[in-house]
Amino acid sequence: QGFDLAVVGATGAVGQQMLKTLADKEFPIRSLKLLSSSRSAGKEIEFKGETLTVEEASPEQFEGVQIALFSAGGSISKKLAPEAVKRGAVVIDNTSAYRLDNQVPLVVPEVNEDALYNHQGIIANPNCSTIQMVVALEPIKKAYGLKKVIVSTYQAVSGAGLDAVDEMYEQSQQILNEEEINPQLLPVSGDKKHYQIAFNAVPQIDVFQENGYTFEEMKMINETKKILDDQALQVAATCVRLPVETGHSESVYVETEKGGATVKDLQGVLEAGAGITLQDHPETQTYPLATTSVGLPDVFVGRVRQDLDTENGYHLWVVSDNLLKGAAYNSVQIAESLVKLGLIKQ
Ligand code: 11C
Repeated sequence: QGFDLAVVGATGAVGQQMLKTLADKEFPIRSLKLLSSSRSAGKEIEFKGETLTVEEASPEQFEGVQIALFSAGGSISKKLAPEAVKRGAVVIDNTSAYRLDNQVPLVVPEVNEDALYNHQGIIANPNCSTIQMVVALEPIKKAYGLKKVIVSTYQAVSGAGLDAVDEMYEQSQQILNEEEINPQLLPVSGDKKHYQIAFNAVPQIDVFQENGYTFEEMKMINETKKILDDQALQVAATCVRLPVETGHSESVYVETEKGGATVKDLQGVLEAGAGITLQDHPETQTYPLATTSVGLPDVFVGRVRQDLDTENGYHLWVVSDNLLKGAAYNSVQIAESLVKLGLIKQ
């Protein structure tokens, strides 16, 4: 009974949350392979009381696998996702390798589950900061239409991986001890310069593109248009890293097609939206916080305000656990949707 699964990148920040989500949701599993790059092969991981050994991912490892969850970086996905598909697996890929490929659905189940019907073996899981924003935008789009979105993010360090989290803690301790710091990784491992993340705000997530936007900003722009199936939607993004361990926060400005919605109307639409928990009571200082989003699958929305100059303009504060709804939870939800829609059979 159940499915034959592989998790590629099982030892990473997202991979670990994938395993936890599979266990928490009691996803039906007949067999489970934990795969990784050669660097992490041999490590042992507990899953539902069993100790599993992580093996090096190779094309042959995907023989007999029905669902492969990939989160081991774009180059591994590029190399091995087609090999997994060739051997009959459906791949749910949490990297940016295939997200903008026309043949590949880019799916947030609350928003565009139907796009799964067109899959050809690979399904892409969007970027974390995109996922939480589109979950909040979808009910507004349905009720009032969307014209323009301007987002500024306040992103957590775990989005850059476990080594980045270690760097943040170590640096914080060094600064508190009045020791010298030596940034090695953030904002982007492999880029020319590295900056202090502790007690700082760094306006660079991922590498710069020719147009002056970072890759993270372009992901938010391009992926949002694809998921909402609206290439005419105006989207702009500024992505900033903060010394927060987990939980991305976003200030989102939205202009709707139809005017006339009050803040109450918008709150009602958001409250009824799939995957959203509204936390919006300024009178009791109730609003979403990164710290209270951790470990929960919801997208939290609050601080809903009407723009003071533009009649159909609104401001929102959107927070979610970037490793859960932003990554692992959404990937497992995609697997559940595939099963529910009859697109994968036991
Ligand atoms: C971050 N959003 O917070 C990135 C991490 O394309 O799946 C997710 C990278 C991706 O650094």
